Amino acid sequence: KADPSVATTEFDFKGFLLKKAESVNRALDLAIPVIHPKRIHEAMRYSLLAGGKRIRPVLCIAACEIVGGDEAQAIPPACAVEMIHTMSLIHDDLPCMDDDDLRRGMPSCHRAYGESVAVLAGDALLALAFQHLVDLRNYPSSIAIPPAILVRATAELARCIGTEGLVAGQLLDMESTGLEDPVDIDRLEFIHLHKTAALLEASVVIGAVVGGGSDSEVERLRRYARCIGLLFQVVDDILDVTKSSQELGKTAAKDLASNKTTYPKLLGLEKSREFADELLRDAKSQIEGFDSLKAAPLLHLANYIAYRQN
Ligand code: GRG
Repeated sequence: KADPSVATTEFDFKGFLLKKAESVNRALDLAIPVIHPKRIHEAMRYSLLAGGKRIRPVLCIAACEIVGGDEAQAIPPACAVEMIHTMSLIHDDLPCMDDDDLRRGMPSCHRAYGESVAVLAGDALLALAFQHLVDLRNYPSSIAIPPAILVRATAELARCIGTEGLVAGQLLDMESTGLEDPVDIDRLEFIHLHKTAALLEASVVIGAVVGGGSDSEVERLRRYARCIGLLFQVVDDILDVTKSSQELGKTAAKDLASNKTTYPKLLGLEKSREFADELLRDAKSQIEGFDSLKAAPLLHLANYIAYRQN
């Protein structure tokens, strides 16, 4: 369904998204020169620069700006979260995980470069993400982030990747696949909060932390991010049901065939939509106290996640 508030507002969200994604893409391109050993750097670039909506880095920049920081400060952490996201996709596609041949409309990394290079490309992106977050020598000297802030951001990023985040979500998701009975709602929520929401949360929190946000601002933004993280998955599940079977991509078709539990399967379509509306409302309520001009990007990002069609 169309978002009624978007047409009437003056904020040029599409322009904002394009401009921020361009800044991120430029920085990501510079982050990985094709040096020796070339094959690994090529594989890293292949996956990282293959497109993608850049939702996490844009959230990171928007969170930095809402608390009064500027884009330049947020570029290193924005690159870091996109590197983590990309490495998780590379590993997720591997034959031992989801075994997907396609990613972002192209052959997945292991299909293009072989399994061992794909594992290493993921590992190298994970390491490079942390290097980017803390080693600012390749960025303009005007970006000076106090070491204590960098330590806080590093801890936040590390936490969202391991057994309190992506790894836990992935494990439970794998263990839940192919079961005869659907998993219950608590387990489904656990999977999504860890597998998807955790990195969205870290993206927003790290952006706000490097932008100099106060503790209460950071915590409000954390709650905003958790809501849109869960919303992202609820909407994904709804789209799987509402898209015609012709439109269904291979992954979605595979998910349906594999008996994957979704919100519409557990709650029905109507209740799933109500849940999505509730999450969107909750997310927006967290950013109500911020200056409305500065809050526009995060408000529109929440709408974008809620009303997207793919
Ligand atoms: C991070 C050490 C480490 C291990 C990873 C494989 C794994 C453990 C986790 C899987 C995480 C995963 C694949 C989550 C799905 C997240 C998700 C919603 C992906 C789709 O995001 P979009 O739509 O994709 O933003 P684009 O391509 O637009 O960036």
